[in-house]
Amino acid sequence: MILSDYFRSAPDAAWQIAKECGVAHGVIRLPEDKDFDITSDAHWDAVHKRFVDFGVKPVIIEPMPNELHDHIKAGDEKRDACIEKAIGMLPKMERLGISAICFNWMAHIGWLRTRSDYPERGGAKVTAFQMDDFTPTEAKITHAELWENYKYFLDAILSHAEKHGIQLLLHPDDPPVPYLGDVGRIMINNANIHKAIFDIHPSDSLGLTLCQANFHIMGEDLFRIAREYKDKIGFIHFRNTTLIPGGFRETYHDNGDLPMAKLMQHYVDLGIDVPVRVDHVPTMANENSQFAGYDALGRYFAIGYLKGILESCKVTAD
Ligand SMILES: [Mn+2]
Repeated sequence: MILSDYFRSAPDAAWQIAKECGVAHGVIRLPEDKDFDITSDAHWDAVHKRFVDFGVKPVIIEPMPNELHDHIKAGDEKRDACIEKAIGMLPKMERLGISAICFNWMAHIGWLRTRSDYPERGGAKVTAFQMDDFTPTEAKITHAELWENYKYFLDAILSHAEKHGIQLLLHPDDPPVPYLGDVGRIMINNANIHKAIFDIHPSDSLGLTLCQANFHIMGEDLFRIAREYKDKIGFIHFRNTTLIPGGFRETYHDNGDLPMAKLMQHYVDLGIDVPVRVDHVPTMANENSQFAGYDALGRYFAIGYLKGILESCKVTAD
């Protein structure tokens, strides 16, 4: 396994924390300001150099930049121009040795929680989702439109991804619910995700981001899921959760429903050897939350916990 962490585009405390914890591989978010031109080799080089100079090698882009991806998923009039730009990312990634993009198929509403102060162990706070607390928006998209837009995107990009040796790694919907108001969601159960990865447009460049907790929330058995997707898993979100009435909440990595050490051993036994990063941590004592789910102290704990498990699996956490 390749120990990695999530890095926002500009240096911040999380960069330093990851480095202090011994993380040398980066899952990086591209800049989203007007100064960054995604079509410019020089701009990509500058982003890459900033990480390399810091001591982190970028290995995965996460997420697909929303300014492109939102139009692609919604299938609106800007879609084709955005797909062109997404295809243009691939040779740049190849040149810099960044071999995968983690993308999702949540249109209009992305990662969503209904509160960020749910009590966790010892008074820590975590994010939670409960459908009863969700307030619908005006946005609208059907399941049929989502499937159609998904196929359109894969048909356009995958031959290019194959040519450049880049993996597109699908992340399940979070929360995995069929509707948020009138916004449909499709990557919400194993049948749909299987179809999305194996059937719509089969390709060696299409794989899965195994965000463990989403499969747990769907009611799936992670041990079975890992076997089913063993050759498709290109990235692991090491995440725990627990179910609550009408939804779920995040937990400390050692305090949710999933047997984290056993799962990691299972992946290693299956020969899965990919970047892994921790996901969604609690906000801890005296912490002024900057970005619920991604605060600093919980991250120290989670990365340390993951490193211990990797060591116990006798795999290299480098
Ligand atoms: Mn995830």
